[in-house]
Order: sequence, then C-alpha cells, then structure tokens
Amino acid sequence: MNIAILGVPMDLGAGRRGVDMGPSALRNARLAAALRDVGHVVRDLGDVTVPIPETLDKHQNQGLIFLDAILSACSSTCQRLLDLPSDVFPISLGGDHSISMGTVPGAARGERAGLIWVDAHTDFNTPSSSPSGNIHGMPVAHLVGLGDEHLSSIGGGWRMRPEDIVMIGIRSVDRRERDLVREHGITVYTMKEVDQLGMTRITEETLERFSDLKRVHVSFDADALDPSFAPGVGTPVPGGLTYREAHLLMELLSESGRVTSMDIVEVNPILDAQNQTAHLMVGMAESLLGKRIM
Ligand code: B3U
Ligand code: MN
Ligand code: MN
Repeated sequence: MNIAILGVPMDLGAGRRGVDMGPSALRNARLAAALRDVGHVVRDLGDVTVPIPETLDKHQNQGLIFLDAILSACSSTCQRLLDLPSDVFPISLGGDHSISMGTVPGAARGERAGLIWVDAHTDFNTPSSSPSGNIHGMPVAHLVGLGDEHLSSIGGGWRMRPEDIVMIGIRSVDRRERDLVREHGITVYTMKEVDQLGMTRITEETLERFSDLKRVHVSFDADALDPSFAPGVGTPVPGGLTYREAHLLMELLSESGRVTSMDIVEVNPILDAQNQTAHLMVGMAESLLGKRIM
C-alpha cells in the first residue's frame, strides 16, 4: 500500500504545551521505517505550517482559544489530504486532537466514512458546553456540524454522520458534553464495556456497523492508553486501555482490511519517559497496517 505521513505540529488546542513536538517524536521512533518493514511504500509529506502560541494573542473568541490559527491549520491539513490520490492511506501526526477537524474530512475525500475515535475523552464539547475553551475537547462535535460555524465547515459541505461514529476507551466526559453525546446517538464503548464485552466483540460490532462504508478512519489519541503504558500525554486519565487491548484492536482492524486512514495525536514528549509513548504509538500503527507476529 502507498502510505503518506503528514505532520501537524500544533498544540494550540491543548491546555498545555508540548504536543507540537509529537510529529518529531513519532518520526524519531522510526514510524516510516517500521511501515516500510511491513512492506508499504511510505512517503513523508513533511509538516503543515502552524504558528507557536508565543506569537499569538491568547484571547478567547466566543469560548474558543486560538480559534483563527486552529481554523487555518486544520483547513490546510484538510486540503493536503484531499490532494492525495484516493488510494493513498494517510497517517496524520498530531499535534493535539483538534487537528482531526481537518484530517477526518480530508481523509474521507468527500465520501461517507466511519470514524473510530480511540480516546479517554469523547471530545464532544461545543464552545458553550466546554469547561476549558480548549478546542481539542471539541473536534467531534464540530465534525457533526455543531459549535462554531467556521470550524464545522472545514470540509466544505462534508459532515460526519453521528451514526457512523464509534468511540472506544472513554472514561472522562464532562456533564453537558455527556448530554450532547447521548442526544446525537454516538456509539460509545467506555472502559466499562471494554471490561465487560472485551475488545474482540467491540471490534466486531464496530465493523458490522460500518459494513456498507468504503472508508473507515481511526483517530487514535494516545491518552486512550493507560498512563502506565503511555505517560507522555497532556491529560492522563487512570484506568485506560492496556497495551494488549489496544494492540488487539489494531490487529483485528488490520485483518478486516477496512481501515483507510489514521491519526496519531496527543503525544507529548515533554511529559514522556525516553520517548516510550511515541514508540508505543508507532507499534499501534504497525499493527493497524499489517504487522503480523506469525
Ligand atoms: N473534556 C475536557 C478535557 C479534555 C478533552 N480532551 C482532552 N482533555 N484531552 C475539555 O477541556 O473539553
Ligand atoms: Mn482526544
Ligand atoms: Mn483524550
């Protein structure tokens, strides 16, 4: 397969600095080489240009911090992916999770797509429900058309359908955010369901839901993993996915052959120990893209 890597070194959507170094950390953990070893042709497209927060005025614009710069970075990200041939598998490297407002419509290339949101958080706040004003807590709401009209129009008229979204690993949801998630009928597998049903059944149900869709995007927030495996994240939440659970999800998705694009987001090298979180996420990408043990 032809794989394109695109870095989006942006931490404007997060509450603390450092995830702008995620693309470097993931490249340093030999992402491209690992995927070539699996047998893919890998091209690194470099990084989208994103300003650093020190050069910007950190005012809140109707409940949104750094709105203009995030809108512009996500729009460029979206366009870079839309310009790729339709059979290329893009892997976008965050950056904070707000990049997905650009990567999801970009990777969908105008077609209906399933979205597997692997995260501790549902990221379904709107500017009015958000307790923080941090846009990385809001991308999914904007993908379905809620919230700020500029952010929700990044893919042109393209919209994610709520019934095509499945969230896995969830264990931190704000009160008003929970109401929104329920109202919109998003499928959510919290850690309770991971424990009760197991990852095999969750993956089967997810793929069944997407059986008519040509495109499936995996947006993998490193904080879905338990902080004991992935300490290099800005908002660690205890009780997360184990190394094996997350790998199993990637392996089963890989065997299905259904996934057509991926994000790796929220890796924060400042908070990491010897780049272990980046190495772990490279392992996730390898498994999703076909690495087999036997
Ligand atoms: N729900 C909170 C916290 C949060 C969301 N995503 C992350 N943190 N990484 C918020 O600010 O919206
Ligand atoms: Mn997230
Ligand atoms: Mn998260």
